[in-house]
Amino acid sequence: MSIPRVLSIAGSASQGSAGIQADLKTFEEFDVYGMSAITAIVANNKTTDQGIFTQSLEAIEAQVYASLEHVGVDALKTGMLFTEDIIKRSAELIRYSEVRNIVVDPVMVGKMGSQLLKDEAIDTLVKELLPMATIITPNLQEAARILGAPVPESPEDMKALARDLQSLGPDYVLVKGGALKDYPAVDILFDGTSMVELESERVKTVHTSGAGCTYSAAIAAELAKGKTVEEAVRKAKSFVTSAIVHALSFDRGIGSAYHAAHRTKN
Ligand code: PXL
Repeated sequence: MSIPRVLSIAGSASQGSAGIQADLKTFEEFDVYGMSAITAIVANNKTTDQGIFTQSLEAIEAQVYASLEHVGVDALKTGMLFTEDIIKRSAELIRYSEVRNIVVDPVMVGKMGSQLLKDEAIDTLVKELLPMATIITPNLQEAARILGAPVPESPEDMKALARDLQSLGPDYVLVKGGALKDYPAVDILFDGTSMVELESERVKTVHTSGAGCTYSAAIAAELAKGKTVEEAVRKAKSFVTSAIVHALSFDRGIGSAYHAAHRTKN
């Protein structure tokens, strides 16, 4: 037998909540076959001087070919790509792979403040990767940074940015409003024609590390199963909302989205 296959090209978050770790936990919950190409290791800590270790282009490329050659890929997502060179090489590899379901999560800054994309790499992301995407999933800060626009303060602002982002080439744009003050957790999905507003309750918690990674991984998993983009986003939003409602705290600052919550708590 076989099951749908999903590759994540992203950073490793050693503390387990985000990045590749969040992606693989999510893929497991969706019963898709998860694979990874690690672009950088993020292991910020108080003891060692260095906390971010970029992987070589050769290492990244080898991981992608290993997934393509040994298993095959029905959908892929990109997360932390960090440098211009990694973005360019990832774009080449994705083009070569001929994978049709591509989720680009334009991660820039982690919940704990780690810089996950170099400032000068934003232009490359826009030129090389956004046009290839089936869907991009920026949060409010990322949407604003990509466009050089002010950070949205209302669903109407988010819709305006969704239009501008969609004109950069992705088929769909999902602007995530998790950080929108005074509103429920509203996300805007736009495909160039119809503007869909997805709303869920606002959960009072700081333990949301990995929520963005989890959301985009869940979308990729559903696309691998052949779902439409809107179906995939609705399912993924419900999944990530459970993961936030039942978020994990380890009593050491910002805790983690709980990937198994939809299964163990609902
Ligand atoms: O949540 C964004 C994110 C993505 N990828 C990696 C991370 C983080 C946050 O820390 O470490 C590798």
